[in-house]
Amino acid sequence: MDAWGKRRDMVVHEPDPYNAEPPQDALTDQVLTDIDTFYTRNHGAVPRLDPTTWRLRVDGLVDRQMELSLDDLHDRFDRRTVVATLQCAGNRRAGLLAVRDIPGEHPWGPGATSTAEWTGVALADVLDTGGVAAEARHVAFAAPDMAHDAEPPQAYGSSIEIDKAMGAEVLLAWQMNGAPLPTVHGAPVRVVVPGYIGARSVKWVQRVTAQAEPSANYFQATAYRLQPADADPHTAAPGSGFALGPVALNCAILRPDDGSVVVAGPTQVSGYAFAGGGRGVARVDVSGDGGVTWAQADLDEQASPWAWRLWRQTIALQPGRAGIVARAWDTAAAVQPESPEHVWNPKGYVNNSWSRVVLTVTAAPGQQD
Ligand SMILES: Nc1nc2c(c(=O)[nH]1)N[C@H]1C(S)=C(S)[C@@H](COP(=O)(O)O)O[C@H]1N2
Ligand SMILES: [Mo]
Repeated sequence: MDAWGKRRDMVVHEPDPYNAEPPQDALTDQVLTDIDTFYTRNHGAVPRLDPTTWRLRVDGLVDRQMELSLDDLHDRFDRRTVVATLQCAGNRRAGLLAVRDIPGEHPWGPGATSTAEWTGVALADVLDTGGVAAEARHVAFAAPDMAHDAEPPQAYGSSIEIDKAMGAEVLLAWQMNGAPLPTVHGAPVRVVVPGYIGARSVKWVQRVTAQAEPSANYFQATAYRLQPADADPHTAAPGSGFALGPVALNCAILRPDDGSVVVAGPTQVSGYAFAGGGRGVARVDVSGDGGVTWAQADLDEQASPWAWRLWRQTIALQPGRAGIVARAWDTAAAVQPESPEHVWNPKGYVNNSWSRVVLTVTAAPGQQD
């Protein structure tokens, strides 16, 4: 294992700040991602906070400001557990880079997505204890880690709308898969905003503020916003484009790997599909001929409204080149867009185009080519 407790074969996009995704094959077969395999995205150096002196400040448009210790969270509120997938808005950016370069952003594959069982307290219970004023429209989160990729450099923060913040699924969490939250994932306490892009799930959270406006933090006002293809992200004004919140419907083929060589005959294709915002994954189609004909994949159960669904499908492959394609549908009958050209944007967020891999299929032994 490496310094942050991750498996040695992580794909490390940057060592410091540490940004890494698992080899995609490692995400198949189990709903909950092992902690050593779970992707991690950090904009600044990972802080080590002392859990005994850590406090959560609750302030802004509340009747009672509060300062809560870890013991207060443990003792004064009901414990909640939610199975939720985290997906970075940069997940699958590599597919957008193939369309047009996106300087200064990590070329994430489909592994910037992982699922855990999170345990903590409902943010809503804490806010209710503080008494949220009627004028509050957003809840902002602040952390101490300094992000030098922000302009100007600043500590990490974000916000979510008050309606989402009051949802029972949004947690202040100190456990991941039943184990203490690891440092790199936000110890002692992080926010988990199920169904929203990972950027809203603020790690090492120290302050929760009810307010009338969204957070003015760089990562809410300037980054993690969807800009039109012709915008220049370096000159775009804060507040331009729109803030990313609920995760767009997405899927990825995890196995077999793009470019691999397989033997002709039945081949199992497997991957994940994820519909953010609490919508379910209704169907996944898989094609073995580049999208001419489709078969429906077998879907694993939807472990929670906030979790991905794993899927698999066995398709028959003939010798030659095979274009494998997968696309998901959600419970509102939305389907993924066909090509990355349609969704390209200057910061490279939300590549939810059809997942494609190309295989070289060799003749089975004894078979005529
Ligand atoms: N304090 C803080 N919180 C943060 C970040 C960060 O850099 N600092 N990165 C965000 C982003 S962009 C993502 S995708 C998720 C990643 O969470 P993980 O590292 O636990 O996988 O954390 C979010 N919360
Ligand atoms: Mo992210």
